[in-house]
Amino acid sequence: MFIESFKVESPNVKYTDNEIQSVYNYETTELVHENRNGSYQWVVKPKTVKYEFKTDIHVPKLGVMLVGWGGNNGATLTGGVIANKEGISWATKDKVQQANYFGSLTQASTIRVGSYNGEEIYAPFKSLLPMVKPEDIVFGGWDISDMNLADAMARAKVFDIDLQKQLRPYMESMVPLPGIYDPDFIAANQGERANNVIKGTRKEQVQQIIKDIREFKEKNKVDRVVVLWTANTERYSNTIVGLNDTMESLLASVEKNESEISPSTLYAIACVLENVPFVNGSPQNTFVPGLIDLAIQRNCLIGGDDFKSGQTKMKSVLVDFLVGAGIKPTSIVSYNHLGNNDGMNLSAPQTFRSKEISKSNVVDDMVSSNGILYEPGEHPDHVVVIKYVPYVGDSKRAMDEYTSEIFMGGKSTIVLHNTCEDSLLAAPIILDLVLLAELSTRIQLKAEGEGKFHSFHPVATILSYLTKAPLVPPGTPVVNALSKQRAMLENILRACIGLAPENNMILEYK
Ligand code: NAI
Ligand code: DG6
Repeated sequence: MFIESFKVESPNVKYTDNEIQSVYNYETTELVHENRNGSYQWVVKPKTVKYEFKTDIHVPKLGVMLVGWGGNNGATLTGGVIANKEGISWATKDKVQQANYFGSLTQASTIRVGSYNGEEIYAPFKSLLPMVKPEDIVFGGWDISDMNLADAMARAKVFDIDLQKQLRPYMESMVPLPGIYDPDFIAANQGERANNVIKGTRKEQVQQIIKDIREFKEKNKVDRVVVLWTANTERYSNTIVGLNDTMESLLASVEKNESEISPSTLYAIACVLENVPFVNGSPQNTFVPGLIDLAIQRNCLIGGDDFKSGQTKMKSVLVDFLVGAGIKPTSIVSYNHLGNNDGMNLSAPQTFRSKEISKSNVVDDMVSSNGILYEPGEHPDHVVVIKYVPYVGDSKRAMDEYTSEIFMGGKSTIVLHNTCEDSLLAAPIILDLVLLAELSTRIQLKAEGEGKFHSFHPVATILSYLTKAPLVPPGTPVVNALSKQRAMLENILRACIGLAPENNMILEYK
């Protein structure tokens, strides 16, 4: 059964005019490796840590500035939100289609809140805590191409034509701000597009981005801004001691106009200096150590990397299932071909390499979780191929072959073939990223013994469900398994309203 909303009544939860306060017992374990009677033993000690959470319930008027606004993802997200806001429907060859948010965790998924008369009761994910409504977001951003969003939507060839016609009047006047362009970081084939660029040194470019954010805030009267990179995949930048390894070296390198500081890092620096959350939806190493250092020093949210939209999402479900079932994946081969501008940019070896790295490391945690199947350091063969095939446009083909060893030396091969518009997968993920990034800045917590409330660590692991290569603070485990990522996010939000983690035990019926 589905309910629209609910309220928690508990001695551990208090709703005030400004915030939701909760007290939460975090059940965890402490591990020790001790010498007992002459031999080392692992000892697991269950422990409970009392946490307090408080969530500001004032939902701000949110501005979202996309870097790469005029790209396929940017135009698809903007048009999709307008279509929802305006209640647009359009004729397809099958039916009259209504706008929706399918594919968005926050807008189209549910959480279990309990059972009632023998039935499981579900409520919208977004009913957990007060969140910004997508229709209230003001969109803006930058692009190195000056094409307005209506033409960009037509160039993307993602939406049905009847929908495009209805959206055009809303999008024609939306024109991206000039962007920071450095041809050294993206494929040479993007040069033709770059007719809308910020001139000047790197320092001047950072200053311009800061000015743009301030003007956007002022003009649109928004309380908060989140910036998200959905621009072209860049090549990796070299991380070099003295250049970008610390906050000081990075800022000094901007002053010196060092060429190895990438455009994406420059946008991110501007955002962190302005205390504006910055999320990276592409695979490159925007977050060089100096930038992570800067974000930590300034306590400004950063999150990434690389939207986890299709093939990798399947991978982080399937390999988790296989390894969790005691089956040993030994070879994973993933082919993609696509014909959009992203595919064209990725046809250059350096940008492809960024994507290859991001797509290849996504099963590491699952493999290392099972020492019965894998020797230390052993990995399945894992190959990623991406080819540019213009004819298929945004409709990406993803083909995967998983070979595993099963009982008594048997082999099992699973083959998947997915055809899907890439931007229709990415757009709802972008929405979730900005909504959750904003929400997480309104949550404060403290563990028992900690004197003061503090925000989450500025490196936002809470967003990892949505990214292929979750950025984590130094020394923190990376979790790629999709179900664990979702449980982490949902359970943290449940803790904020004093609900226990979803444990699926259903003991009341046992
Ligand atoms: P796109 O190529 O259509 O759009 C990128 C836009 O960024 C273009 O309009 C381009 O002019 C602009 N741009 C390039 N450099 C810029 C800069 N320095 N500043 C401002 N604008 C700049 O690509 P699409 O399909 O929208 O994808 C965007 C990014 O998202 C790509 O890096 C892609 O790899 C990544 N991504 C996409 C996924 C998907 O499912 N669509 C999933 C995972 C990642
Ligand atoms: C080809 O792989 C293009 C890429 O930008 C992907 O579309 C994107 O990284 C999505 O990847 P995945 O593995 O989540 O489907």
